[in-house]
This record gives sequence, C-alpha cells and structure tokens, in this order.
Amino acid sequence: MDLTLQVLVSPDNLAMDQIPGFCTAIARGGATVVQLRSKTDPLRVMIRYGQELREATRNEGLGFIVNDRVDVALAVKADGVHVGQDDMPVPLVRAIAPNLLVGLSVSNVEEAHAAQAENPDYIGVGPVFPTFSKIDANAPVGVDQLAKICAVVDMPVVAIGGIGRLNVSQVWGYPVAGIAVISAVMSAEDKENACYLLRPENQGLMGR
Ligand code: TZP
Ligand code: MG
Repeated sequence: MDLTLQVLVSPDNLAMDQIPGFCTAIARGGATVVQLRSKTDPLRVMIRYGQELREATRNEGLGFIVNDRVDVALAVKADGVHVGQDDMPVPLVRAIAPNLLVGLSVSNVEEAHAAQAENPDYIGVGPVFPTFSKIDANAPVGVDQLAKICAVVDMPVVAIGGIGRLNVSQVWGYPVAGIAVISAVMSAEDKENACYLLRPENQGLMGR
C-alpha cells in the first residue's frame, strides 16, 4: 500500500452521502489512503459507513484502513487496521486477520523498539505537532523524536498530528513513508487542493 497521504474520516467530519465525491476529490489531489476513525458511533453505523467507504475507496484506487476495530475491518473488507497501544496486540490481529495490513501507533522510542518486535506493517508516530483533533493525545513528540524513532525501526513510519501545509515540508525532511491528517484536509473547503499541497513533491508550490 502506498502510505504517502492518509486522510482520517468519520461521520463527524464527513457525511455518508458525501463519501463518493470526497474520495474522488482527495484521490485527484494525491491522497493514497482513507482511514475510518470513529470513537463514538454505534457499531451498526460504523459498518454502514465503512461499507460506503470501502466501495468509494475501491473505485478511486485508494487504500482503506479501519482504526481500532479488527472486527469492523474484516466485516467491511478493509485493506488494513490501525491499532494503538491500548488496542488488540499486533500478533493477535495477525492471528485473527492474517490478510489485513496492520498499523501500530507509537509515541516514543521505547514503544518504537517494542513495535519493532511486534512487526506491524507500519508504525504511526505522533502527535508530531500540537493537535486539536484527538482528545486524549499525548504531548507533541516533535520532529526530533520523529527522527529518533525513524532511526530505531526498520519499517515504514507514518507521521501524524498537527500536520498542515505550513509545516508538512519539515516532516518530509525525515525518512517517513507518509503522513496522516484530519484537519488539514477535512477543514479545507477544497479538499483536492488541500491534499495536493501536502504531497512531498509539491512543497514550495503555492497550490494550483
Ligand atoms: N493521532 C495522533 S494525532 C491525531 C491522531 C488520530 C489527530 C490528527 O489530527 P490533525 O487534525 O491532523 O492534527
Ligand atoms: Mg486505537
């Protein structure tokens, strides 16, 4: 999976009837993955929403990952699942869902070392910068920690947290495989252009 630019959505920031148009726009702008991240919706809602996302992402050639819930990822035939330090351990995810790509969140070097042993397909590192999108976010790790974590793991690293058009070029200065964002795309009127502005090859440009 191309992890370059992942956008996190939920029924809170994207209405279900907007999913197809949204996926078309972000794919045009250069997004590569959509992640369903819902902490509050009933399971039935997550499933319906996830099914819509599955169809739209497939139509647009986008990867599709579900946050936290291995059961939902399997039920909606997602490509992967992203788990945190308090979620199902990676080896158990593998046992239950051998065909899912697995991402694991880490926020310090110790967790990165432990992640190396658990062998997820990628790690998510963050929040790199202050974020207003995650209620229980840890303190920002900063780009120095991001660099240290990149140095101790030999798997793809995806940076997350407070990344936007004004600081994204800093992140692309480190050996990350990709970035994941909420507000930089979901608060933008023009979601295609918001994605375009975040891509590594477009730094220094003013947009289209
Ligand atoms: N995990 C760490 S920060 C974060 C998550 C889910 C939220 C990222 O949102 P934003 O708006 O891109 O800072
Ligand atoms: Mg989680």
